[in-house]
Amino acid sequence: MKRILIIHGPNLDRLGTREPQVYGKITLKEINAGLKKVAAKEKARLVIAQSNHEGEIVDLIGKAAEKFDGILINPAAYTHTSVAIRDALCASSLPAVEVHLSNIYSREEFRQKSLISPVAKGTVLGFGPKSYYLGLEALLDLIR
Ligand code: CA2
Repeated sequence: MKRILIIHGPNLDRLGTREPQVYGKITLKEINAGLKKVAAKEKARLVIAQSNHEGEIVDLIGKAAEKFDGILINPAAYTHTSVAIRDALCASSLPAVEVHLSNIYSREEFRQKSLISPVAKGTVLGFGPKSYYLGLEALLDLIR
């Protein structure tokens, strides 16, 4: 059974409370329930983490190697700023897939650059919660 670490970045715990026009009305709890459904269908085991702290995300990635087979990450705002998270993914032996709810390339200019995409196996974005489900399927396909 493949083991996947899911990492949700800053403020994603507040989904469903604001900006429904951008992110929809879905909550993180509902996204996690959808991810667990995909995992059950694909016979994968998930550990799901959310953090508002860059260093904590770096630590999660750094400690993942022995316990997991892959990482699915929505780095949220750190997508556009974090050399530390990029370096942690780069240093990790695990394949990572980056996901975003929104299409960052159709939004403000400061969101139109991902420091993470070049070190991810692939990126799924713009499909709302489906970005996560497609990203998880793709990651599982990669490591099978
Ligand atoms: O589209 C995505 O998934 C993002 O990673 C979401 C981040 C944003 O900074 C990225 O540019 C794109 C923001 C997640 C926080 O969203 C909130 C939603 C409702 C209330 C508060 C925050």
